[in-house]
Amino acid sequence: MSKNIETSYKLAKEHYAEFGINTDSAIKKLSSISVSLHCWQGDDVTGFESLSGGLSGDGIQATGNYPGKARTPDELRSDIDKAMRLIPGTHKLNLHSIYAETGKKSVGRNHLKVEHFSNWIDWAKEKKIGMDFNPSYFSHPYSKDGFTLSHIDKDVRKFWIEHGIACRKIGEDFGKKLGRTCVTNFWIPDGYKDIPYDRNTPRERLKESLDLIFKDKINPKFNLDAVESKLFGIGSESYVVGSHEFYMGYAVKNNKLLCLDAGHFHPTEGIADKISSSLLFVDSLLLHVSRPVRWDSDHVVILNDDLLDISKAVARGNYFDRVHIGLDFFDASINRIAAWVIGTRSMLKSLLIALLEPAEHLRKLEDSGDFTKRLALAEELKMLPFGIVWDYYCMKKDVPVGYAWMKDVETYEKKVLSKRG
Ligand code: RNT
Ligand code: ZN
Repeated sequence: MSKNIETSYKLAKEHYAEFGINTDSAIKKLSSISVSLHCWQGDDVTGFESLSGGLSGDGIQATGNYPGKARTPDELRSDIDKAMRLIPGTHKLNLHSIYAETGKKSVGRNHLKVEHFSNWIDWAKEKKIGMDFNPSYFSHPYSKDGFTLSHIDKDVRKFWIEHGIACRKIGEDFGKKLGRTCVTNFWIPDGYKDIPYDRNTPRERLKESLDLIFKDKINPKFNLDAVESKLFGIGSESYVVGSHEFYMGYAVKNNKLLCLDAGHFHPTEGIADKISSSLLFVDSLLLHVSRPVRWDSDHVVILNDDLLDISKAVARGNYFDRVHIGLDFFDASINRIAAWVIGTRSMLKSLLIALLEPAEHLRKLEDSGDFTKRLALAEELKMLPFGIVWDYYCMKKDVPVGYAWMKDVETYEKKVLSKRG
């Protein structure tokens, strides 16, 4: 098998070379890219607050009831481990504050500290990976009525402001302890189901709350703040306080990262073309790569045109230092480890395909106005043997080649997942 792959790769390499593409360089580049794996695919965004007697509310939800979801932090870590061993390259873990481990004691979200994540930090250290972080503005009694940082009640706002401050500090500590910058992303569900009269005051309150959260400067080497907009959600169909314009403006004015979630715009609106525009006005972006199906459904990412367009936008602009790629999907209807593997491998495949473009050639055709050849070449490129380059990359990275990874997941399901109640 490995001999076949070597042989095929040699031929593929020659084939690409005819187009002026160096497959070895593309692989090298791909190997340097870290994708942030979201922990919440492993337990349907449940978190572990209930283990310490904490209360839960709503604001976010996965659909499906595939058996074997992680019930404890150890189970979740073991599942992520499994997934990471089937994904080529070195990646990051993206944690939400509801994944804190506070023992038997319930700790308010506004009092969370880095010590509540020490197991996660040790785990990440052992794996030599970085971590990203998120305050959790959902699944809580104080978010039950759909408002958090823009809540009309000052005390509720105060609680959530304190939560944001606590989380940024935790992000800073992640950065210090792991030696990799942590991106702390703020998403809030605030909005109205039905048409509001007043669309401005909640936004004024949100701005004020964010200003308070971000008041203290944090060294960007350790922590970067990102803000995530949304067009609508379940229960906030008519009005979302943190709209795109709100956060685009906020990020530009306050030097924050803008987070673009692929499912947070109109159903046919992609995020790929927002990348080059927004990067003229913000330093960096965070991507929440997801797959909306008719709405913000958070389906597992697959290798479709939307995904390819995102990767091409990043690769063509050579924005790898300015775009943090995170995943955001939670499908509870299929094996959750397979979901991570499928989504992350698809993300990486799309990046590889984007890195295998004959950049100079395409640019020359375009700049000289030869749109016939531009179109012809673009179509031919779709038939190049990127699958062979991908297989070779997986082999070199010591992860299963092709569909073989599914066997590992099956074994794990039999041995581990099926034993969970
Ligand atoms: C929700 C946002 C948000 C969450 C995660 C869990 O619509 O996309 O990013 O999915 O924070
Ligand atoms: Zn998101």
